[in-house]
Amino acid sequence: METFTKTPGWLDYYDGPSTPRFRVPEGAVDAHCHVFGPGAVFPYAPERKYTPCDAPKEALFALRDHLGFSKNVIVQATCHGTDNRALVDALRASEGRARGVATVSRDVTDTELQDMHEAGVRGTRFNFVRRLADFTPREVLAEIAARIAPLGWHVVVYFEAQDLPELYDFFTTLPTTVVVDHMGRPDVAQPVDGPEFQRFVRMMHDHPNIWSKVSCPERLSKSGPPALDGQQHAYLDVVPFARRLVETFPDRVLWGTDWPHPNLKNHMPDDGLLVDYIPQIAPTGELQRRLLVDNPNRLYWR
Ligand code: 0GY
Repeated sequence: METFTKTPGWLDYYDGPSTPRFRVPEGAVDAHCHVFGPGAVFPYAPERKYTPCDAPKEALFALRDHLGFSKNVIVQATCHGTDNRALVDALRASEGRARGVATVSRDVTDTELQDMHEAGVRGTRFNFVRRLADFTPREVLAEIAARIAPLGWHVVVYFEAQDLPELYDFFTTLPTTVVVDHMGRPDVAQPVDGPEFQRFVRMMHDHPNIWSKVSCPERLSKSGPPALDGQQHAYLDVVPFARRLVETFPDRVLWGTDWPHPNLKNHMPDDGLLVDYIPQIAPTGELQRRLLVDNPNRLYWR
């Protein structure tokens, strides 16, 4: 049995999250979260850039119930590479209450794709964040996108805002729905109406197949305050960015906890308080219902 040592400085997920004050609507989906291992059962990939704490499906499902969500969308994390066994195991154990986004290589077989589909996979993830994933040529990714499109899957992309100009043409010619992780990681020290975020807003405006997760304020915030110690107004510098997307594209936004929050460096949020962040970015019941219930169900459970 292989044993793994966590990356030095690794922050484990928050133990004993608070009960949110904000009650998510009936049928709400946590549309971005991960499972890690456990490494003894589902080993971490040799090519990984970090070694996390174990974060097994049982802990994820307990968090789902504690926070009041009905369902999860589990996204393959880079520490598992293209080995989707931990993801598929969690999907099968969820009894229909989880869907998945896998990472596949060009040599994935049609049978493997079909098996993953039956388990609940509905998308594939392309990661362009250099610290997380090695470069894959665009033509390989385009080939994968063409393979998964007939299954009705979509593509999830993760990148940082400064890389969008170079990636723009690739994203906007993909044949599927494209879901952007964490608003394309804007620099929130820049104005919400500044050129960087406006490029992203324009891309969504011009391409109705592009969606965004308005998740991960804990990753994007520079000034906090963090979702800790009962804070009900966390990550104020990120709020205008997420709120802009929720109000401009109410039918193409998703929200997720990002539990177990890989690679955070300075603090680990209390997931209950992360849920309390939601009304800051989706201030009405109608926007909350679309963000948390209608949109993820339309994309993942149709
Ligand atoms: C996230 C963010 C990160 C990591 C991964 O797959 C991953 O390893 O997504 C990150 O380090 O920014 O969405 O979970």
